[in-house]
Amino acid sequence: MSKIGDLQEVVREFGPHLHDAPYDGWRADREIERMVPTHCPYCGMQCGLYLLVERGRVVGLEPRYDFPVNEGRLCPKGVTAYLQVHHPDRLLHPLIKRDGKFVRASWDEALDLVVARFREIQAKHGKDALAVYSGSSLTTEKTYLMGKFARVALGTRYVDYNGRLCMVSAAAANLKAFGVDRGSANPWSDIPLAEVLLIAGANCAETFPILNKFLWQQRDNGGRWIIVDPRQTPTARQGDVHLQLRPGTDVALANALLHVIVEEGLIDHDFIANHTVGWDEVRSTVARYTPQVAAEITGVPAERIVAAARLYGRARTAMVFHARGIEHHSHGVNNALAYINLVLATGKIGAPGRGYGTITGQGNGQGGREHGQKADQLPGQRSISNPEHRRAICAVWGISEEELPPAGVSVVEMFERMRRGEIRGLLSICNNVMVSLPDTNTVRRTLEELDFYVCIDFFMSESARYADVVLPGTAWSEDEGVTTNGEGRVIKINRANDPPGEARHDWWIVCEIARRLGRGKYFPFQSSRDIFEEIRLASRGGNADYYGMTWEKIEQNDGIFWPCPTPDHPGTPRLFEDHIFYHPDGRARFHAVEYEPPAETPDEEFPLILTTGRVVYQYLSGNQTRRIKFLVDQCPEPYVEIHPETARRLGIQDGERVRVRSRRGEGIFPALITETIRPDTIFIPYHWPEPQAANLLTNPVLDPVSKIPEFKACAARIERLKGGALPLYGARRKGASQSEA
Ligand SMILES: Nc1nc2c(c(=O)[nH]1)N[C@H]1C(S)=C(S)[C@@H](COP(=O)(O)OP(=O)(O)OC[C@H]3O[C@@H](n4cnc5c(=O)[nH]c(N)nc54)[C@H](O)[C@@H]3O)O[C@H]1N2
Ligand SMILES: Nc1nc2c(c(=O)[nH]1)N[C@H]1C(S)=C(S)[C@@H](COP(=O)(O)OP(=O)(O)OC[C@H]3O[C@@H](n4cnc5c(=O)[nH]c(N)nc54)[C@H](O)[C@@H]3O)O[C@H]1N2
Ligand code: SF4
Ligand SMILES: [Mo]
Repeated sequence: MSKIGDLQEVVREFGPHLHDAPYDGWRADREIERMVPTHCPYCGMQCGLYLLVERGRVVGLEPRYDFPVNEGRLCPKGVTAYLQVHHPDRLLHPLIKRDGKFVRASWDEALDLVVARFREIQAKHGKDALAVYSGSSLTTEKTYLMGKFARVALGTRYVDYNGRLCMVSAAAANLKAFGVDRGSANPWSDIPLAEVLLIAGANCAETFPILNKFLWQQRDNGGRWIIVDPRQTPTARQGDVHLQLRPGTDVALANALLHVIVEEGLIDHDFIANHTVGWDEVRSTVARYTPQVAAEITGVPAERIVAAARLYGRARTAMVFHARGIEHHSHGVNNALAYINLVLATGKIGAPGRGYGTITGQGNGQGGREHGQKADQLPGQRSISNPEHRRAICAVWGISEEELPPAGVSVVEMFERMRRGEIRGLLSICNNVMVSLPDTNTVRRTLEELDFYVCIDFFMSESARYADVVLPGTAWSEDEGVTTNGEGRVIKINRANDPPGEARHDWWIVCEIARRLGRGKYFPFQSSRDIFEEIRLASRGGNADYYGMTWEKIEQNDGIFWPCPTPDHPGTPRLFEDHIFYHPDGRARFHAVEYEPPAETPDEEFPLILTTGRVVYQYLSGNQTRRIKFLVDQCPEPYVEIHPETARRLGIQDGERVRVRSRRGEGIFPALITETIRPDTIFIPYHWPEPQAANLLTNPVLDPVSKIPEFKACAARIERLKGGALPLYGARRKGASQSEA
């Protein structure tokens, strides 16, 4: 029997089932006993909200008008987020797989089994035969714990986290250019101060809906937008200049923008001379990227490139933002560096309205990449390969330096090592690899072959179905802790309700495994706050310095921007306001980058470029949002966006189901015929599992520096189904309804 057992049985028991808010309008007899201030569990905006608690249960929410990021606004995911809390699919007790079936187990039974199997694997194959894979929807306390747990409790070098699939290309570029990785150099409240915004590869209206508040304020002030995206996203539609480039060609485009800026004498010589290193090489590189050369590569008309360059170059204030559209590439780091060159050459960084940032995706995507759950990182954004950094953290942890393992490898490389049998066991928390890793067919085989796989989640995920043990953790409303939003603002998550059934706090589960492994003295934490106190010490003196923060100070100030090195320090909303960067000489670095095509480009067999991404109504692997009826009604299944010209050529009707195939797999999707996409490109949102997982098709090739997979460009083809498929309007994006799962 395959390791997953009877899939239908798992679905019957654990869903996804649809859950809806029983609509009762306004109930006079409602007794809201508490309104708990906290934040949305989803994206990196981390909008403020109150959870409404009635008789110990979370029965609704209200947006917080007093939180400066959202000021009373929430998007469709945010307003329905509370429906996760008492969802009928919540995991209520530990599960152990016996003969392909999950059976209920006690905590003692489950944890003892985990510890016995971990010990057995390490005794036979060495410490590094176990891996930990974590995530950034966790509070910072938990992300810190996962890095420490891997190194100190298991003694393995193999730990990584799902930000590896997200913004690590930007993180690597930030480190190279600025010597520090804070997604946004400026607070978002600077956006309305910018005359021009250049937004590349970010579908803000759908993926950071509340950011629109700032975008429209900027617009009301007379601001202009330049949008770089192969699709006419809702934001592109509202913009002033849309550079609708071929996926994977951002380096050519950004180099050409800088080319024009140089030609027109719009660079900032003083800034370059006083605050940067490496301009000459960049100048001679971009000299070759004329608008005509770039037009050829990108498919964007040369005049538009010139117009955009003038708009950005002539503006007194301007900000550049990007997201996964430029980062999910085998040249993702170079893409980000090319935009950073533009920012540095014009000196548009640091001051109010002169800024730069990647828009971090996950709720705690920023905090999750600061305190050591990354393969090569120690707390405070220190490097595990730096002897001084190792010494500092070993002193806090009370271990000897020889005990601290060396750097590990990225998650995709960990999976390769699992496939080769070098890694035999996996503990995963807060991720769903069967939906989110590239090349699902290979991921599935890898999970099936693992000797031992433990998952901690609060819903049964498509990946957890392959686990030997599933441990029920708690949802975000059930624990306290901090997250750091996309601006670098550390905020406080509060507890509204008790965990359901026998579910336990993630940190308790992890500490308990450590204790049973005989490493309890390194994990004496009785609460999330105890962990936060250790983070203060461990981050002290690092780039991401939290030492001067307390939970109370964070709440009193609507969050605190790091670094905050001392108790009387107010935090640092503008990271580079004084134009001092984090390299030893205080200067930022230019990097000359050349255009290289994506690893896979269209050919006769696979003539289209497939790019993947998101829709407003679903979140990441969908394990949380595919259970909420309102969201599923709005967007029940994935689809493939096809330009009318391409559809005509292939004889495809709107809504018809078609097969999309790549070198790695295939899936059947309804066609959404739309003029908003380039004729050479197709788009599939990725929030669903097999058989409609976009990642059945994607290319697992990695950026050589950041090790991010190329989710945004692979070669694909579309085939009509034999016998002609009927249009299925139920699958359309909006206004559709579907029967219960
Ligand atoms: N509703 C919703 N919101 C979310 C999430 C979610 O799942 N759902 N996830 C959160 C997370 S973790 C993240 S990382 C963010 C992601 O936020 P975004 O990065 O905005 O989302 P994506 O849809 O992945 O990609 C953005 C855009 O990149 C474009 N693109 C594709 N290829 C290229 C290219 O080569 N160059 C350029 N310039 N653009 C390209 C796509 O057309 C798409 O419009 O969203 C966060 N917010
Ligand atoms: N093709 C394609 N693939 C992509 C992308 C793309 O654009 N295209 N985007 C990539 C990006 S940017 C990202 S960020 C990844 C995300 O990929 P994943 O991280 O794998 O997806 P999530 O849905 O966030 O998985 C989180 C899981 O943890 C659970 N969870 C949430 N909060 C908690 C918690 O506090 N504790 C515990 N124990 N569990 C929790 C949820 O129920 C869910 O099962 O996907 C990547 N994959
Ligand atoms: S914008 Fe992001 S944080 Fe705000 S409500 Fe929507 S999903 Fe939640
Ligand atoms: Mo992400």
